[in-house]
Amino acid sequence: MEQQDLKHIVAQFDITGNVVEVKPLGNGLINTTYKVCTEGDAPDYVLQHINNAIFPDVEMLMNNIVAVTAHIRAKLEAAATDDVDRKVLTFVPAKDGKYFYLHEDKYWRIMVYIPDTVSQSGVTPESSYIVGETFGNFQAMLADIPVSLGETIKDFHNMEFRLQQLREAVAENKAGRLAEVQWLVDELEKRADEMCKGERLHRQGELPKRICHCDTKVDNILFDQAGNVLCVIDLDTVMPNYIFSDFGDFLRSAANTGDEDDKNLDNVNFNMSIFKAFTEGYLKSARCFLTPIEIENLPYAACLFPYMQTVRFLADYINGDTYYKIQYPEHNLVRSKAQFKLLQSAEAAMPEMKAFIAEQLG
Ligand code: GN1
Ligand code: MG
Repeated sequence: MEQQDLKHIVAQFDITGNVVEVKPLGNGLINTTYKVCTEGDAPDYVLQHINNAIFPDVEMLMNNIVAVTAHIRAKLEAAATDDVDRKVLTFVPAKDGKYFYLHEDKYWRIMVYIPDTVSQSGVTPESSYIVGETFGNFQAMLADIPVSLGETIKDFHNMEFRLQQLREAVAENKAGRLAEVQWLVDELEKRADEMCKGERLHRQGELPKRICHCDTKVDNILFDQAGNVLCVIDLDTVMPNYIFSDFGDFLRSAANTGDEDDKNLDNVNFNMSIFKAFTEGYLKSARCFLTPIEIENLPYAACLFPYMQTVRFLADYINGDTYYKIQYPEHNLVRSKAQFKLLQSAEAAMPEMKAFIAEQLG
């Protein structure tokens, strides 16, 4: 997009400072993000084009985000936390008071850029412990939010729904890619029943939904130079869900010894020392509100997310790449295989995960 257009959009928001430049930022698979650089001491900003095809109700989405950030801010302030502006995102309204601006069919929003942060693509056991504790706190802080949040993507982490999407993709075979991936479809189908356990427990009234982040991959966390978590970003998917979402999705990225889209499957393994450190931190802050069923199923959650992501990437590959941004034609297949390898490695680690949790509960 042209500088002039980007600057025109930025000018619709209630920001301070003179804009010098608007340049691409980050590597999200869904939204498109820019950094807005301003002159002198004024804060810089982050401008985002919200992917409206994926998030159909932008008004609901921004209501969720504004409610969540205001609630977290109030909690941090009440606890006299220092540097609150670095620990929660600050969105800036447009001149009409709305937290988004519609420009030629596209939805835009702006938040304050938090300087001097590090985003770690890999984490250490030490930082994972802190992240675990932070997510436990994140869920605890949002437990008493006074408004009910909408589901910004319906059935986002509903495993039955994701399998149904895969089955539809398989039935239609739109891109003619099925034959090549049939083996992987079969592997996923073998595990389908077991992986839908969360939905069954919920229907039986045994598994609650709580406010979760629902995209807790390491890329979505800002750290300070010392490895402390500052805040969680990418709040589009904050919604009611099983706590498995945040627990399992973090491990999916952090406990992967390789990349999400690693071409060399030998690089991809489930890292138990990250699992242990993260789980210890998470249990420390979340144990007070978790039910025995939630705790018992944490190892299931560690498998569920590589499984779900394999299902999602593979369905997108079979459909001809209509959802995730890709860098090359086989990208979604490479991603699917890497996530499946991670799943296999996590499955092998299940007994060790269970033993570790039992030990923690002592
Ligand atoms: C997407 O936008 P990004 O890259 O943070 C996706 C997540 C996936 C993730 C896989 C709305 O997140 O669910 O786990 O890619 N977000 C949406 O990397 O589908
Ligand atoms: Mg992201």
